[in-house]
Amino acid sequence: MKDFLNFIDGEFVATGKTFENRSPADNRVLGRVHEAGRTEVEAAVRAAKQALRGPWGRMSVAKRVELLYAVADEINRRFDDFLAAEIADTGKPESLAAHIDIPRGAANFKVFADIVKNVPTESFEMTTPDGGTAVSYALRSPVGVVGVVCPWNLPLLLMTWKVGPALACGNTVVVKPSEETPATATLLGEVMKAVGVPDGVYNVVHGFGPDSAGAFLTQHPDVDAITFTGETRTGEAIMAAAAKGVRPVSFELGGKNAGIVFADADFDKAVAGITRSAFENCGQVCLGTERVYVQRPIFERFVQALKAKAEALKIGPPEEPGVGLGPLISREHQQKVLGYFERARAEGATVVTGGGVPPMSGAWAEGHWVQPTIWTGLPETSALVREEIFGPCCHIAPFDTVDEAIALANDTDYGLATTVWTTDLSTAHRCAREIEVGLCWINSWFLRDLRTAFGGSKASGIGREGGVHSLEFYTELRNVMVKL
Ligand code: NAD
Ligand code: 6OD
Repeated sequence: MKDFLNFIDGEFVATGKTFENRSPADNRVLGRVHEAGRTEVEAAVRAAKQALRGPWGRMSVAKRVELLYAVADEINRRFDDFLAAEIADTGKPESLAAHIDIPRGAANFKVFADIVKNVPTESFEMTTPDGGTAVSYALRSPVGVVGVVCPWNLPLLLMTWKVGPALACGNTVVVKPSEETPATATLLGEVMKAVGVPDGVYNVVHGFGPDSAGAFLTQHPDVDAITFTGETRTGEAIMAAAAKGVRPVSFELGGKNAGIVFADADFDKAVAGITRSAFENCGQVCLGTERVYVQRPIFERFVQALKAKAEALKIGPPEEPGVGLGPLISREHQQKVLGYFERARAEGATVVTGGGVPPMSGAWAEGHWVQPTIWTGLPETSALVREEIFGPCCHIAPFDTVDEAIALANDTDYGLATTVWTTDLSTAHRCAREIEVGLCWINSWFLRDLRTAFGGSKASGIGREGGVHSLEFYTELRNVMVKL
C-alpha cells in the first residue's frame, strides 16, 4: 500500500494517523495519507522559518532562479510520474492532465523565476528643503513563511501557481494540499530534494481543514501570509484565522460564471467554447460556465448544438483514448451534484440532456460519474442559477439586448470570470468594461498568459496574482531614503 507522507525540513514524515486516498474513477484505495497534527505543522513552520533566515534567505536571486529552473526541468523529466499521480488522484482524462496540469506545473516555476529576475524597483530623486538632494529607492523583501492551502480540481497547477512565485520572491512555504489529492504535492518534495532546494524551503502537511492541518497551519502565528484557493466559505474561515496577527491573504474563490453568446458570434466556435467552459474537467473548474445566456434569434439552435456536443462527450477512465469527461472527485461531491440535478427536476426545469448517472461497467461502476447536463426554463432566482454547483452542467436562458445580458451576468454575488462570444468589437469592449469580474474572455475561454493579472471580484476572491502582480503579495516594498 502506498503511503503519502508529509514533507518537513527535507524529510518524508509518517504520522500515527492515516486516512485513505481513493480513486474517483473506480473508488479503489490508492494509498494511505499521513495526517499532520499540530506537532507536524509546528515542525514544518519552524523549518520554513529557519530556512528563511538561513540558506534560502541569503541566496542570491541568480542562484534561486537557477534552482527554480531546475525544479521545472525535473518536473518535466519526471513528467510521467506526475501525470500518473495526478490522474490517479483526480480521475481526469490523461489528455487533459498531459496538456494542462503537468506542463503548467512546470511552467509556474520558470515564469516567476523570469519575472523576479527582470522586474525593476522604483527610484525617485528630489530636492530637499535645505537645497540638497535626496534619492529614494525601493527594496523588495519576501513576506516570510507563506501558508499555501490548495483545492483538488487542478492540484499541481494551482499549488505551483502559488509556490512558484512565493519561492521566486525568496519566501519559504508550507503547503496543505487537498485531502482528496495528496500525490503531486508529495512528489514535488522529491523534486525539491533532487535538485538541491535547501531543506525547509518547501514543506507539505497533509490533512483536512477544520481541526486538522489546514486550520493548524492558517492559525499558526509564525505563518506570515496565507494564499488560498478554494470555496468562498472556506475563505471566510481562513480570513478569520488570518485576522489574528493581521496577516495578509490572497484568495482565489468560487464562481457562478456567465457565458454570453450574441447572435453575431461565430456559431461553431461559440458552441465549442461553451462546451469546454461548461464540461471540461467534469465541470470542476472555478472559471467554468454554469450560466449561459444566448441571444434570442439563435437560442433554440444553440441549445440543440450544445446538447449534441454534450451527448458526444465520451465518459470514461483517464487512460481510455478519446475520453472527454472523467468522474467527479468524490462520492460526497457526486451526491452534492446529483442533489442539484434532482432539485432542477423538482423546480420544473426542462432537462435538455443528462440529469443522472451514466451506465458504467465493471470496476468503473464504483466511480463518481455524472452525465453532462443542460437545463433551460428556470427562473434567475433558482438555486441552480445562483449557487456554484462545480459539476458538468449549465442552465441556458435567452436574452434580447446587450444591457440585459450584462445585467444578467452581474446578478450574482460572485465575480470570477466570464466568456463572451461576439464578432462586434464594441459589444465585446462594452461587456469587458461592464461585467463585474476579474477575468473576461472574448471569443475564448481559459486562454492564459501567465504575465497577466488573475483573480476574482466580489465573493470570488481578494487580490490578484500572475506576472508582476504576484510580487505585490509575495514581497513587501521597503523604501530607502538617502540624503545626499
Ligand atoms: P475547499 O474550500 O473545500 O478546500 C480547499 C482547501 O482548503 C483544502 O485543502 C481543504 O482541506 C482546506 N480547508 C477547508 N476548510 C479549511 C479551514 N477551515 N481552514 C483551513 N483550510 C481549510 O475547496 P475545494 O472543494 O477543494 O475546491 C473547490 C472550490 O475551489 C470551488 O469553490 C472552486 O470554485 C474553488 N476554486 C477557485 C479557484 C480560483 O482560482 N478562483 C480555483 C480553483 C478552485
Ligand atoms: O490558470 C491559472 O493560473 C489558474 N489559477 C486557474 C484556475 C482554475 C480554477 O479552477
